[in-house]
Amino acid sequence: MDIRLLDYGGGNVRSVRNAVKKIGYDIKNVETAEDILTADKLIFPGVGSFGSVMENIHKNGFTEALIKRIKENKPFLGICVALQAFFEGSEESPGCSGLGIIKGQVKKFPQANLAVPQIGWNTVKLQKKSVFFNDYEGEKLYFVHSYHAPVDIDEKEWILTTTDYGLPFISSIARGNIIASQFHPEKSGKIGLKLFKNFLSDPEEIFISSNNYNNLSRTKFCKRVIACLDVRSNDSGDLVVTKGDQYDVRDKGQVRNLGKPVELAGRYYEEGADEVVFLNITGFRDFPLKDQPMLEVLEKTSENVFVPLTIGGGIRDFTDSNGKYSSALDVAARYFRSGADKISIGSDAVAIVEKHLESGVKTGKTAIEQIAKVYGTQAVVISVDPRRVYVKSPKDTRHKCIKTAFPGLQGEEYCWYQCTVQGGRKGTDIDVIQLVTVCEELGAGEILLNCIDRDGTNDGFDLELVNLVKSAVKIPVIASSGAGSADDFVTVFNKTKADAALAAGIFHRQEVAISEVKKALEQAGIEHR
Ligand code: 1PR
Repeated sequence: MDIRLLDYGGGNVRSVRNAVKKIGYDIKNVETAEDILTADKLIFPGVGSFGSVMENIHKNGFTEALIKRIKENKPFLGICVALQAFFEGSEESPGCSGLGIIKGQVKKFPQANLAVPQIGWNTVKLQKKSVFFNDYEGEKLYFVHSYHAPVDIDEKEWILTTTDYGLPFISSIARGNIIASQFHPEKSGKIGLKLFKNFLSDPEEIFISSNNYNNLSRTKFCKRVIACLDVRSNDSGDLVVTKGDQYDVRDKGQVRNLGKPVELAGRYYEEGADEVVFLNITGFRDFPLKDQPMLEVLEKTSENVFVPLTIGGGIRDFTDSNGKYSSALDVAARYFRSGADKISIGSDAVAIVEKHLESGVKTGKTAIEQIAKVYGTQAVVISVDPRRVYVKSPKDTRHKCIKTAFPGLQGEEYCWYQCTVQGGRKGTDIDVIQLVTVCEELGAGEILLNCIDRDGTNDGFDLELVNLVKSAVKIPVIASSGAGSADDFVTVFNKTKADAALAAGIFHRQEVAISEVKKALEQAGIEHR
């Protein structure tokens, strides 16, 4: 069977390839428009912004062939933006035409009381019967998007499933052998692999029954539990997973060694982690792609880990000692091609915000803007490394203060959160509110909110910090630093609006298993995967 992958040079299609291989099939790339017409099965992962996907399709001369294949009802599976491409256009890229198979426009999620983009796990409601969803029993599927296909289209026979995120939207479409999903099967763990298997198995037709269900129950969006691996070389040059205690990763002079990145990531996936984050914590020192350790970690991890992978550390413009220039976009592109779904920018985000606050001008040239433009807002995470600065009174600083329940050493009842760079080594005059609001304005899609004071302490998350940041932005916020027990996850989700919570030390030291965290969320009635 000739299975082809339409890889137009966009984001992370490696995971689609790995998922197909994992279930025992070979897959080849589309080389020419002819391959689009002749393949037995075609998979089209649409990663990136609507405009960049359509521009690539048009530029490669694939548009007509795609429309022809769909009209001829040849087996086709579209993913994420590839579903949106069926429409005439999208609010994400005004003036850019889609394939126009379905009348109407793709719309941005309203900035209501939910974080946008939707990043995380949700269920789907079957509106028709389909082989694609054979044996689907309400498992959670992974979504990562700011735009949605509205349910009020004229051609309702296209709607296969709907999902609720502030409003109902089309989460998959189907007609005959044509299927497309807004969610990412290649990032949806074991149920995702099952959906691929259903598509690639060989029924004459991906049978769609005509009966429409009026399934009015609401779907369930989950809180995410994320495992984080701080990675660096130890003193003998081996790449290890380490862990700071308030960012100090050395114990009796040695870099803590808590395991191998690929092995630990695989273990966390099997234990039920909803996402895995790799942070190259010495990336600020030299060019992150020098001898490329992290690229290999991503390539190997994405062969067996089918949940979203984020990579951070050293993502910025860089000129090496020979004068060779690589932009942050170049670095990010290499990471995406190696299997990352999101990149995380730390120190460079602070530098970007410092310059922005000085000039007040959006240049369009920052790493945040450049990467979000090509790969979509949802692919850009800002990693924040803040520390508390205590003051006796808010009048003592121009920064946004909070009255804290945890006074300073001299009994100070107020504090602000200072952003640091280079892994906490250098303080700046930027506070977390300035950082997260400007980064959101520039197009960042998510905040990874660390906390130096809590890092590695097992004292629980800094709830005051999480609430402060969640009140300032509409994009998702991941609470990070300080988790000491499964209950700390229940507390952060009950006491703040955090969209996800991350831990490192308790997982690496096997003090708490991810399954225990999930069980605690279950008992607390908190929606989870
Ligand atoms: O600044 O773009 O090169 O990115 C560097 C990245 O590396 C940033 O994301 C920064 O947070 C991270 N980083 C740099 N130095 C350290 C360090 O520890 N010395 N790690 C470091 C920060 C934060 C989390 C940590 C949580 C949970 N670690 O990764 O795992 O705090 O820990 P816990 O559950 O054990 O409390 P750039």
